[in-house]
Amino acid sequence: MILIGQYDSPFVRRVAVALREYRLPYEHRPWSVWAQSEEVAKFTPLRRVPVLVLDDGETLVESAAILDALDDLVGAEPALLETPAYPALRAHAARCEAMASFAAVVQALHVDV
Ligand SMILES: N[C@@H](CCC(=O)N[C@@H](CS)C(=O)NCC(=O)O)C(=O)O
Repeated sequence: MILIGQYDSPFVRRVAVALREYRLPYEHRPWSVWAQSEEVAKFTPLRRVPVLVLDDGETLVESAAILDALDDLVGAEPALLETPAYPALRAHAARCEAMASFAAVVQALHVDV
């Protein structure tokens, strides 16, 4: 597998953490979406990271979707969220994660909501 994106991105980091937790070997392409935009565009027209290229060449985008795919890949036992046995838990975790990401952005921008 190939993980595209720099570790200064929290979205790239969460995928890297999952790959390491699952002990899935991967190559890292620390491409900037700005400086290496054309390289990134070869894998996703969104020019956004993370991108995970699977061994069969399939290209995954969106960190939550990538984590879902990794959970499916490793199976229920080691999966961070025990899937597919607990779809409700998975949905709850996705909601918490979305709220946490939003809260982090609000905090970073110092705005009141
Ligand atoms: N919802 C996306 C967010 C990814 C994201 O915003 N990545 C940033 C880097 S931290 C990026 O590629 N920004 C460039 C752009 O959106 O044009 C995910 O979870 O993967």
